[in-house]
Amino acid sequence: SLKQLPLTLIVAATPTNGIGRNGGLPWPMLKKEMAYFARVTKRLPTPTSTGSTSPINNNASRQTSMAGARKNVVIMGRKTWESIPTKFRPLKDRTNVVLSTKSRTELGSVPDDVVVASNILHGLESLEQRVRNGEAAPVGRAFVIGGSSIYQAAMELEQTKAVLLTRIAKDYECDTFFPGELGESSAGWQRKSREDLQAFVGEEISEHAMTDGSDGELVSFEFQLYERP
Ligand code: FOL
Repeated sequence: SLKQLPLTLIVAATPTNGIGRNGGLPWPMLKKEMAYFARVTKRLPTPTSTGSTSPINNNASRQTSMAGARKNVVIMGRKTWESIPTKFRPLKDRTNVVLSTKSRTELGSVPDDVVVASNILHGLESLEQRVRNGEAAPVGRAFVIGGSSIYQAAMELEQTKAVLLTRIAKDYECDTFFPGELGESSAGWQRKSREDLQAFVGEEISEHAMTDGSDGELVSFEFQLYERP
């Protein structure tokens, strides 16, 4: 059920764990990094990848038009929702869950297929109900995509088992930070090998740092995976 649905955090952060500035990302558009985010959050789990199959979907009782066509879930806070360019939101091919204490009406234009809830567990519960009613696609993986308070809440849930971190090599000015301690040595979180990362995301990851950027400004970054038991 809900309590066993593994959650994966996906985040990009500077060397000082900076993740945001002035309601957006601290760095200029990193096309390859953003493309990685989109691919990984869209890609459905393979039968062999762990931490991926949702028990939310164990419903033998009713067949619906959506049954069988799975989608991953992206869970985000209201400010992160508002930070996504309107032409890219809701994030396509994924079920979007937006967390807010405000109601759907107060939030303004949020499409009906977006789940609005007050916290992560209520969001998953609401989604589970929609799946049961054939109003949402069965769930593949669930990703928490920020921001800081939502990452913090997710880290406090036992079902959060993995963090997909993109470590940006440059120290951009930031006003929002990733709340977790992800060191080789911290709080049960362990960095996994490149092979483990490749198996988790279902694609090849270069052994070299990536470079990306605009305005002739080259930025270096590295894809990482952390897990806890
Ligand atoms: N994790 C990582 N690794 N990188 C990020 O940039 C990132 N960003 C967020 C959360 N986790 C992340 C939150 N911010 C879009 C914009 C901002 C955003 C998340 C997503 C967005 O527009 N995504 C589109 C791709 C747009 C494009 O191709 O330019 C999508 O379809 O995912």
